[in-house]
Amino acid sequence: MPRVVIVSNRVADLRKKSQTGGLAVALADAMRERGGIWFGWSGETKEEAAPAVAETIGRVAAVSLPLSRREVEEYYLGYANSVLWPLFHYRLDLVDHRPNFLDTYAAVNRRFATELVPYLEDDDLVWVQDYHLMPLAARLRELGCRNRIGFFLHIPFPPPDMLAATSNHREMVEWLLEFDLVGLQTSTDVGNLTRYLEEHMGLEEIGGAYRHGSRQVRVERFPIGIDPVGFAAMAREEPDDVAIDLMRRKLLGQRQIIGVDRLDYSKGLPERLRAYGRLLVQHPEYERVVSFLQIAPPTREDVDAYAEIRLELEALAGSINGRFAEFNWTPLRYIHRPVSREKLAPLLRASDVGFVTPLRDGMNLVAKEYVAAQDVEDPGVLVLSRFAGAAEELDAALLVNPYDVDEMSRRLHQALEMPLAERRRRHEELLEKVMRQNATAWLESFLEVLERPDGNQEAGTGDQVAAFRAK
Ligand code: ADQ
Repeated sequence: MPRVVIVSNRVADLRKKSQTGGLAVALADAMRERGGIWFGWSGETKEEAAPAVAETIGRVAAVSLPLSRREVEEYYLGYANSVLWPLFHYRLDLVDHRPNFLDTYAAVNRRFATELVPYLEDDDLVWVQDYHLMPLAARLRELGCRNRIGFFLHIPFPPPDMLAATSNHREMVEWLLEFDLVGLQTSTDVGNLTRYLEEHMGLEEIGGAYRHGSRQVRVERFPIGIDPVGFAAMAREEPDDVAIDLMRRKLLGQRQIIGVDRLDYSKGLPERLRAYGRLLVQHPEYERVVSFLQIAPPTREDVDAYAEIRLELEALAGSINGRFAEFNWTPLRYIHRPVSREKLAPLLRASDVGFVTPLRDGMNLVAKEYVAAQDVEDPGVLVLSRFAGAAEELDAALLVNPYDVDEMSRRLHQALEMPLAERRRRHEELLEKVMRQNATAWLESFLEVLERPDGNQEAGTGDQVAAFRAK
């Protein structure tokens, strides 16, 4: 079995069992099992750029490098999170078109390629993760790398017309054509990219791949999953404070709706809070009975759009509680701090409704975690945005338009009133999908296609890398 070299913006701390962020959670366990190299940013910011250092942890070598202050500002916060993130989440209004962002993004990718090449062996499968590193295969190929290189995009891929709102859209897609395999979360994403290839570049699919110059690239859907068995076990281990809270609510006949997200404008949080406020207006019988727990820890706070959404949410949370709270009932508990996964899992299990309503999301692992955490005898109900990648598989959830506050409020009501038989039927269907398309299945299916021989192998092996190393 060839070694796997994972390249991602950040190298996850493999010693830590508990991780925030979908990418780290999905990959850490699998890498611990299979071994290989994990390459990326160490998370440190230095005044000047510095070279990569390797550290072996179990069967995985973590090779990481610090970034300079300027690189963090212009590559990470700049191009990755102020251009690509909003653009790929269909938020053209939030794209920050500063030209130096792209220059530094290109430079960091070039530096990643140069630092990575000395660690590569001829048969390694290189697997690049996410939007931070789209030019990496092109830069590695320039350095003579002939390895199989795959790319997985964790976020949505936008429709061609939306992509065309950036000046370098063709270059962006050309970066992707240097990979052997491009994996996307949903068939909508696959359709968007292949439409660009066909309509804007005149490429044609032959035998499951698109040929471009001397190379060919496969574009396929690999919906990411979780470790449902491990998560369910964690959900059953209630820490005392969660158990006591649940007992108190049972005693008082109280119900709980839960939302868990990074505080990001793509997650539809203001609309979600408004829908809950609408529910309380339309159903006064829920006063003192239903409460909403929204956990939303901060991320990327140095980007303006994130500071703005934080202020908006704080104002909304204040106005809902100001309007409805009683001395012995807080309708909305909004937690703007990270919560450990050991606590999160039982909290999801102890909630009657999982309220997951991103405006746009690559997949959304919280939706899958909510399903995995439930008691199969008495499961809660998932209310899920139809614009989360997860909706493609989890169509037995109550699907909602996350922009439509009225519809969301009606679905919350339906969820809270749903009879046990229907809850079980829907949950069984959801759980079957979450179990089947789990993190391991995702990882193995991607690597299986990446390893599959195609015309690109004829280009030879890593002779040129050897030549590069010898220099
Ligand atoms: P994210 O945007 O980070 O991931 P998501 O898929 O929901 O979104 O993953 C978040 C992970 O972090 C989940 O495992 C969740 O439990 C955890 N998490 C979130 N909030 C937390 C909190 N308050 N405390 C502790 N843990 C928390 C990106 C894409 C997604 C895609 C994933 C994986 O945006 O669409 O599903 O990558 O590909």
